[in-house]
Amino acid sequence: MKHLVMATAGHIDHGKTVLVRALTGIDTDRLDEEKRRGISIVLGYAHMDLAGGVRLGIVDVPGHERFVRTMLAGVGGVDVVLLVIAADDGVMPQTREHLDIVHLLGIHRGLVALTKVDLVDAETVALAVEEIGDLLAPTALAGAEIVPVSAVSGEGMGRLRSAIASMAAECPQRTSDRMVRLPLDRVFSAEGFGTVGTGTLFSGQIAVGDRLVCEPTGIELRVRGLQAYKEDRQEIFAGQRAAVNLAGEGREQIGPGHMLCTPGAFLPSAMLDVAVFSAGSSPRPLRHGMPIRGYLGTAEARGRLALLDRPAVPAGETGYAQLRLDTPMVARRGDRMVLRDIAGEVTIAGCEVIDVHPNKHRRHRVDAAAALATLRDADLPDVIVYELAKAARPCAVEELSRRLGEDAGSVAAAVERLAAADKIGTAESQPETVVWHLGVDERLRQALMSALIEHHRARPMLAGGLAPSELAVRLAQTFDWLGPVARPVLHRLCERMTGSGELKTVGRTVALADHEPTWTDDQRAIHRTLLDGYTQNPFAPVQPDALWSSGRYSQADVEAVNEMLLAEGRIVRIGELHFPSDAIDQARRKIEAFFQTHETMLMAQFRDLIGSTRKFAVPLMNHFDDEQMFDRDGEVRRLRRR
Ligand SMILES: Nc1nc2c(ncn2[C@@H]2O[C@H](COP(=O)(O)OP(=O)(O)OP(=O)(O)O)[C@@H](O)[C@H]2O)c(=O)[nH]1
Ligand SMILES: [Mg+2]
Repeated sequence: MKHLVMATAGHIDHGKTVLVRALTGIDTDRLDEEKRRGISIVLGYAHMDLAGGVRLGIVDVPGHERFVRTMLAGVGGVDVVLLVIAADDGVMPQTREHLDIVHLLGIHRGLVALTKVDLVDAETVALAVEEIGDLLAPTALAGAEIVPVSAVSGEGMGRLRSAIASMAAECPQRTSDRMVRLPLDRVFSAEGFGTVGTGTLFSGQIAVGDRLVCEPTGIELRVRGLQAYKEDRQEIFAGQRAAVNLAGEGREQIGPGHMLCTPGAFLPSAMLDVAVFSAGSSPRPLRHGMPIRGYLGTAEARGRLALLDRPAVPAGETGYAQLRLDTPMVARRGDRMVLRDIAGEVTIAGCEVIDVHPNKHRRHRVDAAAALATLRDADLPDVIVYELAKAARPCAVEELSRRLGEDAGSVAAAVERLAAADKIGTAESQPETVVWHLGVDERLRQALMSALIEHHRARPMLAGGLAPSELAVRLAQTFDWLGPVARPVLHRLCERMTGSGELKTVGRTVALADHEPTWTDDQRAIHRTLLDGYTQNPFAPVQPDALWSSGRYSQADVEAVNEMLLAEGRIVRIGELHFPSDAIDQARRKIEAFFQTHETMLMAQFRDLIGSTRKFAVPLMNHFDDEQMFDRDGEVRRLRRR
């Protein structure tokens, strides 16, 4: 069975509710107040089955000018619209405003019912048909069929039914991914039944037992029961009117205007980049910075309109803008919104959402507007590249799909194609795959080159460059995202740059490919002298300060060479002193041998064992103390058994 939803539209008292009742037998004015005042106040719901297996849900909206907000909530996400105009009254203010809204929401399938023809003569009907044709011409409903009817005499009702049926037959069932968005237009609690929310299911499908998150509250709830058109269901599909019975902590906090969503699928956003269409009937042009109210689905938020490409958008024209709202909304690319003035009295514009998580734009960003114009028609891979460019850092694929509000499977597939074509960077990382824009590689590459140039300049004698872990620490000062998860990005880049001949591997480090260590004659001499000093007497080695205090060599040169020996691992620093690296192992072996024949050891014994002085014996012993080699009792040490 095909499921479609139709909303009524039109000025107060033009006969919408009576017409819906004539079509369906259902009276949608249920409230006492509605009955008493003879007007609709809240949304009404009805349905009818059409030939060819179509079930048409109907949302009957109020026409009163004070209830345009309610009308907006009812008309969001419907497939077709039934514009109702009374023949005896003609086109009235809310006829125009509702038509504007339908147009701005991009609903282009609809019919006009010219009601109450029993009250007027044929000539008036003919004139009205002509007038309405002109009214529709510049709108999304241009050329829509106009059917004269009377709910009182029954005249034209047969033609209206078949017009609805053929419109429904042409209208495709909406295709949908699995990601649920159900904007709630009504929430009530029924005795012994818990909380029930109703709405038109924008996308996805809901089954009994599913978990849904209510945005923007973030409250997670369980679906206890489902109804469509007053019948119990196990499942509800996109395009159906649904009543969802919700269980769970915090359910009393949900209300109309909230959206039920697949948990984890969307990231609500208070800033949206949009194409904005100034309403044809708007009394004033849209201006940069003007306060507005934005409507998406059943949600409403106050905010400001930041125009990107022009200071003002005159009535009937299009521009690009950033909406900054005071409440986050669950939007998706392609969503249509309506903007009203800040008082919520005049409909001023429509929007098409292009970027759900934009960066904040400064004023007059013509380039940002141009990018949006391209993005508007882009397919998913291009959208992904744009999103990654904006992020300017590696993203987990799951986070990417959340930001885009796109199905994770489709995003993963597109990411794979992009990676295969070398259009984005990608790496398996724990716990998930990360992807990034090639611009990230480029910025990282430049920073990496600078770091190595700097390193080689500071240590020209060293053949080696920086170890990957050292590089990561240095670059993380500029790229704050370069934590453990993003390490593979750097790793991949080093591999690529080594492959392309920009870098070379030296020991455990990477260095600039053309780096050659350079030495002065003095430095060579220092190197020889220092090494000799260290190796000749490993337990009482000559210290570097002896070289410069002799005045023969400069302190800077001596220190540089000594640093290099340290960096190469040929010597170690213990306290203030330097020892050749193998002095430690030699000393350890001597101690172990000593304990073959002794129970305890004193500092003096150690000093004699290594044939040194206290100056060297004490820091060496302290080194072994730190390694917890001994059990100590004051000055007496025993070898600790392990
Ligand atoms: N003569 C005549 N009266 C009609 C016809 N359709 C509706 N009416 C009358 O017009 C009045 C308003 O009808 P509703 O259906 O309540 O109008 P509505 O468009 O739903 O009004 P709101 O929901 O308040 O915007 C009622 O008194 C109806 O009886 C018709 O075809 N012929
Ligand atoms: Mg009504």
